Amino acid sequence: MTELTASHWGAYEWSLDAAGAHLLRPYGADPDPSPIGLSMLDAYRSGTRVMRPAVRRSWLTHGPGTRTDLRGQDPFVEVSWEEAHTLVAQELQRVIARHGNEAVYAGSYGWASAGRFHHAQSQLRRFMHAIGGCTVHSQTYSYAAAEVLLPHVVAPMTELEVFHTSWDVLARHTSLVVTFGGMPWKNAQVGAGGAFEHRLRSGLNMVVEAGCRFVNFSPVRADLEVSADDVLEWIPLRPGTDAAVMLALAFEVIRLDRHDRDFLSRHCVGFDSLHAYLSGRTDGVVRDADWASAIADVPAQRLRTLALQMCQPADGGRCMVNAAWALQRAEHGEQPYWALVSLAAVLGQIGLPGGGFGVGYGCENGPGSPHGLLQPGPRLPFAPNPIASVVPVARISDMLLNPGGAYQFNGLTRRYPDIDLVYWAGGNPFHHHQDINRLRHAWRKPSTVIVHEQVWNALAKHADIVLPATSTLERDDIGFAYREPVVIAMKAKLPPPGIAQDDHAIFAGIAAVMGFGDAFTESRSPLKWQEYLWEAWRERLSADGVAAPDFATFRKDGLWRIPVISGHGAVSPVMLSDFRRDPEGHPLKTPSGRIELFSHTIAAFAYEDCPPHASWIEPTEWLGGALAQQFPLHLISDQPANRLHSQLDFSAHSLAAKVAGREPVWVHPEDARLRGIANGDVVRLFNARGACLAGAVMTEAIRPGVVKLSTGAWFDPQDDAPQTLCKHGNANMLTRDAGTSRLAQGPVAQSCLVQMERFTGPLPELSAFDLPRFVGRTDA
Ligand SMILES: Nc1nc2c(c(=O)[nH]1)N[C@H]1C(S)=C(S)[C@@H](COP(=O)(O)OP(=O)(O)OC[C@H]3O[C@@H](n4cnc5c(=O)[nH]c(N)nc54)[C@H](O)[C@@H]3O)O[C@H]1N2
Ligand SMILES: Nc1nc2c(c(=O)[nH]1)N[C@H]1C(S)=C(S)[C@@H](COP(=O)(O)OP(=O)(O)OC[C@H]3O[C@@H](n4cnc5c(=O)[nH]c(N)nc54)[C@H](O)[C@@H]3O)O[C@H]1N2
Ligand SMILES: [Mo]
Repeated sequence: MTELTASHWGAYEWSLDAAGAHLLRPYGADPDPSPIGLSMLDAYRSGTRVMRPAVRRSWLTHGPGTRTDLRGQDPFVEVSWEEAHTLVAQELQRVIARHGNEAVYAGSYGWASAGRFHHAQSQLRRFMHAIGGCTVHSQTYSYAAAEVLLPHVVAPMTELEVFHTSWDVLARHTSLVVTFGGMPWKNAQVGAGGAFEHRLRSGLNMVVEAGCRFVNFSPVRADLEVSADDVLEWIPLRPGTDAAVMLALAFEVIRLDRHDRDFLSRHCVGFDSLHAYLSGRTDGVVRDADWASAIADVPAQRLRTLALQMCQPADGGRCMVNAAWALQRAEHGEQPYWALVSLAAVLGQIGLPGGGFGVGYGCENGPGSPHGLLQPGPRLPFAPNPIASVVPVARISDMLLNPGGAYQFNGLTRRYPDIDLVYWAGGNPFHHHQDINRLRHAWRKPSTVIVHEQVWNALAKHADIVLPATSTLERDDIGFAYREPVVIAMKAKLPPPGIAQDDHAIFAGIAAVMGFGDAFTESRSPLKWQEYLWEAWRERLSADGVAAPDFATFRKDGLWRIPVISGHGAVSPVMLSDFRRDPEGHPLKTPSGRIELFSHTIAAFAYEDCPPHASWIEPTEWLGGALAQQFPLHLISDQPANRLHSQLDFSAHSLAAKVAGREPVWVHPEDARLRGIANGDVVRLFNARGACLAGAVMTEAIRPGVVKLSTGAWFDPQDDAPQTLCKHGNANMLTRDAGTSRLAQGPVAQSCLVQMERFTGPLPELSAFDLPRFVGRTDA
């Protein structure tokens, strides 16, 4: 019997080495396993783990709100679980009694670990909703702009993903793939909940072997790698200019008189308004290939020939246009996604096999999967949030800095709540949020910050109460992810480090002090809970005609291979095919029931920064703007190849890629030469917001004028200065903290200009992975 564990980057088999020590091997049925997980066993047993509950000294000695400016510097005092549970319970009661539940921010965004029961955010919600509720977040850092925009235009992101057209359909029907931001293998290593059978490489191979050609608009060549070079063309555009290129391609198709009039009139509304904008009827600016060429710095002639190829692929097959999520993580990030749908609508192949648009092939393992499962997986039940206090996820610093302040969101005027307590379990804002110097300043506002963490990262170091959480290797669970063919019976093989506990047990302990311990646990052990969740899911599956084994059999077998279900969209789906076939019988949920190339709803919001049709709007920070004189390099802070965000940055696999111990930054040889930088040099990246060190990696595979520093290097501030330097290379020292627009208020990490210089001072020692200072109670 195979015994497995599961992570967001794959499933792994437990085995033993010759000396009887535990080993992890890739799950045998995974055709292209990710190396990320192979070093997780050593990493999770390393000294970076949080072993015991710990309280920041000033908070413990003088109470909530004391010297919040010392968060990140104060030493910690380790305490017992009993004391920790009581401190947390009393503090929650104090804050709720004095300021109301709204004052508790438990938005707690983050990926945490795989496993449906030990899902930190679900456990947190179950707990918080039982004590009267809390302020929560809406949207994701992944695709906030698309999430808010696309329901106005076509359909929610989640629905498009569930029916995302699969690789095998592309192989049969697609002759040309035009992708913006590639389909990077590095990102498809991962899937939320687990990427159990990695299929980007095999998917692409299938499509290449069927004779398809690829055009990749991206500042980075490695964003698309296929098995045969001669079928791939790389067009390195300026970052942030994709909407202009897409709109110009749409206009050139119309100019060729090859736009699909039938599709545009039967399935879409608003083509005339879009056309008026493209043709210059509204403002005299013609959005043609020459116009886009000047903005994106790509050859105009190539855009014209491409437009023709897109409406007439060589062998009569279809054209798929795709965009990475990164494009919309930018100022006016709504626009490239609206432009993508508009371009696909003009081509008229939406809903046909192999044509239309993709919302993120390669962003994770899921898009392109032939497997469908229309049921959500096993889920921890929790009551709805009793209070309606919601803040867009990336507005956290704004929220903390402007209590009561008004802001616009998707047609609404809202006010930020006044937060006094922040509770985080399973995410790392000191990794994920933009402009960390600003976050650090905002972070001083609440009286109390409570964190469940596995490791002593910057979030834990900036907390008042740190509660040690287990990792997946130390707990049993059910490993489930959308559109994966298997469900994994995750097996614990290691004891928790120190006295760490599962998030569930931590909340159960606090609930017991608050008098609702039994209501929280329902007197079930974790394994009994898993059985309960499994059996409830099994019943829902059975109603859909799918027979799953009982829990004991599932545990014994070690996994369950989901049977192939035929019927509605369940195998090899084609996105929007029902709507295509019968737009009246299967209308979209947009106001018109059709694709909205012009939205009256958005027009009524009257947002200058989000016009009612796809547009190109000049961002504040881009290589064509005035600020580029001072900061002439565009920083791309992409997803890291060797870890998941900040998770496992301390693993051997992630550390091996560092340069002089710093996060590698990709730089074109010409940009390096201009600055006297050699391969392997430590460099300083900076702008008006902050600075960080990084290790230079010279490569021609990046557009000159662009540098790439992946996210997730643990924040390692040199000192407490307001604009301190990160010694390690956290890209969010440099990124801008602003909303995509008043529509979505999403993060704009990719719109970021910087300067770079060779670092000549004495190299500061890294402290990112050091433990904080601990002091005894008497020293407190
Ligand atoms: N500049 C820039 N910034 C970005 C992005 C970008 O492209 N550029 N991308 C953004 C995107 S798309 C995302 S999704 C975010 C990701 O941001 P996050 O999801 O916040 O990042 P992670 O590093 O995965 O954080 C997970 C944290 O949870 C902890 N953890 C793991 N398992 C458990 C558990 O079981 N219990 C508890 N209590 N803790 C656990 C881990 O130790 C880790 O600290 O980053 C965003 N930030
Ligand atoms: N290994 C690994 N995989 C991951 C993650 C991880 O942390 N590690 N994170 C996962 C998560 S949470 C998410 S949301 C997805 C994110 O998926 P994406 O948002 O698509 O990922 P990124 O790596 O940020 O960007 C993809 C590529 O887009 C390119 N790009 C950046 N800006 C522009 C632009 O303006 N125009 C064009 N044309 N291209 C541009 C970059 O070169 C980059 O390599 O990845 C997931 N996959
Ligand atoms: Mo994400």
